[in-house]
Amino acid sequence: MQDPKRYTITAALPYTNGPVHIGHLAGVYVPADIYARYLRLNDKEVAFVCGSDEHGVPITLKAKAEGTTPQAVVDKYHEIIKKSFQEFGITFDNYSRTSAKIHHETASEFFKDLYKHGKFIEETSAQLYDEKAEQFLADRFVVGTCPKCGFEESYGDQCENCGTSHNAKDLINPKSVITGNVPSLKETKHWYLPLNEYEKWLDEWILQGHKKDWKANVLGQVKSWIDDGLKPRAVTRDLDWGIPVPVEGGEGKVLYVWFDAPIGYISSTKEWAEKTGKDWEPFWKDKETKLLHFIGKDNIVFHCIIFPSMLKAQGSYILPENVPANEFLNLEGNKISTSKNWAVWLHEYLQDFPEKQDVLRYVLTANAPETKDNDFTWKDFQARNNNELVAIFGNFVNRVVVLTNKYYSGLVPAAGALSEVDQQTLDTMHSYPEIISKSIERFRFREALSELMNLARLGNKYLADEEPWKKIKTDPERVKTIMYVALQIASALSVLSEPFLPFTSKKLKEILNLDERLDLRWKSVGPNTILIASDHKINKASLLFSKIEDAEIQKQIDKLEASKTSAEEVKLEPQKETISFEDFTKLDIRIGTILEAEKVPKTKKLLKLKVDVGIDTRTIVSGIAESFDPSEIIGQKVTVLVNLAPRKLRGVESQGMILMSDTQDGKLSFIEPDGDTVTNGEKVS
Ligand code: B3M
Ligand code: ZN
Repeated sequence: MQDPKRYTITAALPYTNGPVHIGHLAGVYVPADIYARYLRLNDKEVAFVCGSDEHGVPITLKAKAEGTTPQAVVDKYHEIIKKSFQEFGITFDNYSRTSAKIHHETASEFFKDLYKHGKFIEETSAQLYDEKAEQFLADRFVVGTCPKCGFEESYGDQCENCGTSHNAKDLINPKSVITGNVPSLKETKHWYLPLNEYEKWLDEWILQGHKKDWKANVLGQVKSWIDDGLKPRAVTRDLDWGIPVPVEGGEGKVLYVWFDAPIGYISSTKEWAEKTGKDWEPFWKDKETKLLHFIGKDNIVFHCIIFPSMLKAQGSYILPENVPANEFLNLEGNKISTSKNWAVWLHEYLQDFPEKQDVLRYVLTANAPETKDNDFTWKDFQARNNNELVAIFGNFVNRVVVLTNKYYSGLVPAAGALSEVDQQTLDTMHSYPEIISKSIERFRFREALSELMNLARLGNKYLADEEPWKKIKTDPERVKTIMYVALQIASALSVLSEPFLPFTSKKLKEILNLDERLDLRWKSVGPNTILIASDHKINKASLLFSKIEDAEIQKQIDKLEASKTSAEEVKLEPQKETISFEDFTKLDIRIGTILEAEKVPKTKKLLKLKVDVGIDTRTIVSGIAESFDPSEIIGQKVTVLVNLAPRKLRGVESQGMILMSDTQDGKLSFIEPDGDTVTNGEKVS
C-alpha cells in the first residue's frame, strides 16, 4: 500500500502476570513506538493501541502461587505495566485491558457473530482432565514432552523450546501443573475454528502475496505451519477465568485467551475513539488503513494465522499489511526468564536510572533482535552509552552549544559564502530524512538508528576538520559560517532523533530553543526549510548524556546474580491439600535432644539416633547423613513427631521422625526450639 489514509499500529498485549522486561521492550514496544512516533512526525493519522492481556492460564497460576485472586493479580500488574510504559515514553494512543467491559462486549459480539454465521465447528471430545483438581487441563495447566522437538517441559499450548504451538492432547507424558498428576480423559464440548478451511487462502495471501515485503522469520514460520497442514483449533476452554462463552451450551466455559486477546486491539481502538470523539471503524474496516502488528516471534502463529482467519471469517475487517515480528533478546548469555527472575524489569530500571530512558531505548534498538536472537549485557549497555551517546552525539551537540554561547552569546551567527565542504555537509544532512525513512519503513530500526548516529558523526567530523576553535583567532568571519552549519546539524538531530530518543530530542530542542517550533517535522530536515535561523537565541549548554561508571554497572550485574539465586530459593512447592483440625490434632510433636548418633552401615543418607523425647528415649532413623556428621549433632535440640507408626529402615526400627526444613541447596536444617528453657517432652502445637 503506497500512501495509506491512516495507520493502525498494535503492540502485543502484555500478559498481566508480571511486569514488563527488556525482552518485551526490544522485541515489541520500542520498535512499535519508534514507528508510531515516526509516522506522527510525518503528519500521518495513527492509532497506536495496546492494553493488558488479563485472561489466560498464567494469570490463574500466578494467583494460586500468590494465594490471591486472578483479578487482584491483573489489577496489580496492570498498574505497574501501564505506569512503566508511560515513564519510558511509549506513546500508546490508548492502553486498555481485556477485563474492561468494552472488551468483554466486543469479544462476545465477535464470537456470537461467527457462531451465528456458522463459522465454528461444535465438537464433543475427550480432553485432559485432572481428577484431583476437578478441572480440565489445557494450555499452561499441563506440561509434557513436545511431540515435535522432544523438549520435556513443553506447555500444553506451545513449546518454548521449538516454538511449535499444539493442543494439550498432543503432549507426550502430560502432567498437571496444578497437582502433578497424570491426567485422565473426559468428554467436553468446544467450539473450533476450522483453520484447515483457511489454509489455501492464507497461502495465497501471505506466502504468495507478501513473500517480498514480510520478514523471512515470519514467512518461514507461516510456511512451516501451512506445510504441516492446519487443523481446526478450539477457541473455547473449560475455565472460570475469562470471557464467558456467550452462546447456548457455553455455561462454565470461557473464550480461549488467544481468541479474545487480539480482539483487544479492536476494543482498545474503540475505547480510544470513544474518549476522543473519533470513529473507530475506519481504523479496522477501511481498505485504505494500514494495519501493522508488532510482536515477538512466539506470537507469529496467532497474528499471521489464527487472528487473520478470525477476521476473514467475520468478513468486514481489514488484514495486517505486515507483522514485523522480532526474535528474542537474551540477557548476559542466558534466556530471559520470568520464572527464574533472570530479567531486567522496566519498572526497576526506571528506578535505578530515572533520567536514562533514552539510554535503554538506544541500546535495545542498536542491538535489536531483528533477524536473530541477540544478547543484552550490562557491559555493552555501558559501552554504548559512554562511547556512542556521550562520545559522539552528546559531544557534538555540546561543542556546538558551548561555542555558540562563547563566541556569539548564544545568537546563531549569519553564514557567509558556503565552501564546497559546507555545501556538501548540508546536502548530506538534507538526505538523512529519506535515508532513515527507508530503514524505518522496512522495519530495520537498528539500521535507522545507526544512520542517525552517522548524522552526529558527520557533525563531529565537520567540526574536527574545520577547527573553529583555531580559526576564531585567524578568521572569525569564517567561524560564523562554520558554526551556522554546525547548528543546522544539531537542529536536524533534535528532529530526527525524536522517534528513537524522545527525551533527548525534547531536551535538545529546549537547549536550542526550538521547542516551540511546532512546524519542525521530519521533512523539515530536507533542503527547503531553515531549521535554525541567524539571530535565533539558543540556551546554555547542559549535558544530554552522562558517563556511566563501572560501579553502577557492577551494581546491576550483582543485582541480577542475587535475584537469580533468590528466585531459585523461593521456588517453593505448592501447599498440600487442606486437612481438618481433627487431622492436625492427631499429630503428637515433642521437643527432644539427640543423645547418640551413628551412621547406618552401607547407606549414604541414614543416621541411627538415640533421642530423648521426654516421655522416653527412643531410636529414630533419619535421612540426614548427607547434611550432618554424627559427632556434630550430639546434644542437638530437635522437634520430633513421636506418634508416627514405627517402621523398619535397613533393618533398624525407627520410632518417630525428626522434623527438618529442606533448603533449596539440598542441605537440611533442624527445626530448633528457640532458647534453652524448653525441656524434652514438651508438646509442639
Ligand atoms: N499476551 C504476549 C505474550 O505471549 C501475549 C500477546 C497477546 S497479543 C494479542 O507474551
Ligand atoms: Zn518443541
